[in-house]
Amino acid sequence: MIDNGAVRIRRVGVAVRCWSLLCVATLVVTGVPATAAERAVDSPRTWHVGPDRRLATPSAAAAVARDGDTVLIDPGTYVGDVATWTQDDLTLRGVGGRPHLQADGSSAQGKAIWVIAGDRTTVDRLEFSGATVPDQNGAGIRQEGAGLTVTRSSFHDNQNGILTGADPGSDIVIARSRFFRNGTGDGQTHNLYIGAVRSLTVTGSYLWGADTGHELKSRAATNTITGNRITDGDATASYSVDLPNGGRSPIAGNVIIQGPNSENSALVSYGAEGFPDAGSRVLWVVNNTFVNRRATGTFVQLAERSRANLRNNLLVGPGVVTNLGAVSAQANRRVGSKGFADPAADDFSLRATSPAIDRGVRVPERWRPRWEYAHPTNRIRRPSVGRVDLGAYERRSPREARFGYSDALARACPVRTRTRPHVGMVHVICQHI
Ligand SMILES: [Ca+2]
Ligand SMILES: [Ca+2]
Repeated sequence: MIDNGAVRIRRVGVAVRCWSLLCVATLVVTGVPATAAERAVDSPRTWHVGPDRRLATPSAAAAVARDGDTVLIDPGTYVGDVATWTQDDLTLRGVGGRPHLQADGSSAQGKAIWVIAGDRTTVDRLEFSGATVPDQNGAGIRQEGAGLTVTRSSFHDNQNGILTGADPGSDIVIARSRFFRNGTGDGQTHNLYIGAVRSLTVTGSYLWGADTGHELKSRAATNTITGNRITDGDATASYSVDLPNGGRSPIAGNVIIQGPNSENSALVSYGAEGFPDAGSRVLWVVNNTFVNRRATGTFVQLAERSRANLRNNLLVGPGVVTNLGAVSAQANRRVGSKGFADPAADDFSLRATSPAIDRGVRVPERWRPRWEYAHPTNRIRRPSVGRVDLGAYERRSPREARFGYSDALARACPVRTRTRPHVGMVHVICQHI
């Protein structure tokens, strides 16, 4: 108690209320700089978790970690180990592989494999499966704090993959992750279910096979969904993307596939439960490749008063583009499957013969897709090759497709740089041309 008070006094460097003579004495002593040992106590620490470590399970680390700490988890399957993380600014990471947290009937607080109550948490390279609880809302992660970043992680066969509460100060970022076979079959549980937070960003991720619920559902005020593959497969999933309260949202550069068994004919649903305010009615659907493998379909289902802008999308299969008449739509084109690299394998990058090449219109920069999805669970920067192509992929020259740089860059590289070592990214690239 006194030590904690002393640390606080030293930090602020001014007199504070003291409770006793002992406290006064401590104040005098702590007027000098902290010792190395004291600083070490305050510094973020790194904890190692693994079957052969002192901390054998993630829940053991949750009991000792403090704000700002990093927890590194060895590969392996952690069966029935669940945890509540209350600390802020944690980094929770799998190292040397992707550790698998398997619920096996257990849950933290009857909610999830991990309940994350702290703010600004990072989760990297972890696998969560099998979360089931009596109220049917069991999640791989139940997010209750403000701010969560999830990368390179996998959520499958849970009642919900990730489930978050409502928090207007919370930003949720999901990158390079996969969600599949989540949902209980009741339509109320989903691969990914984000509550009314400030923002959701999903990129470079693969979402598929939700059981009756939605592949992605979000009530965020802003939803940036770009460079993902979202597909029902053979599952009964309802919506591919469900934004029931709208939200200022770019949906850009995604491959979105409705399967033959989808229970609902819409792929994107926007504003179905009403808009909280005027700013939440703005939707841009740009450079997506939509595929409908169901007998009927509505590619973008819009609530009345939506301010929707549809640009440069490719539409494959039967169905109507949208249910609303008053929509700003340009350069959305219906095509067959011949112009794509391997539609049967869900690869909708463009062949040289595609009618989508260089047929797009300009879109304000803030709504353009910055990323293309790269299977599995990765993303690459969408290049600029002539006029913009339609759909989720920009056609590259054979050189770009093979080596990842453009003909224009090859021409720009002086011959001498190709054989001489140089420092700098352009020269490094030029050496390999
Ligand atoms: Ca559907
Ligand atoms: Ca082009």
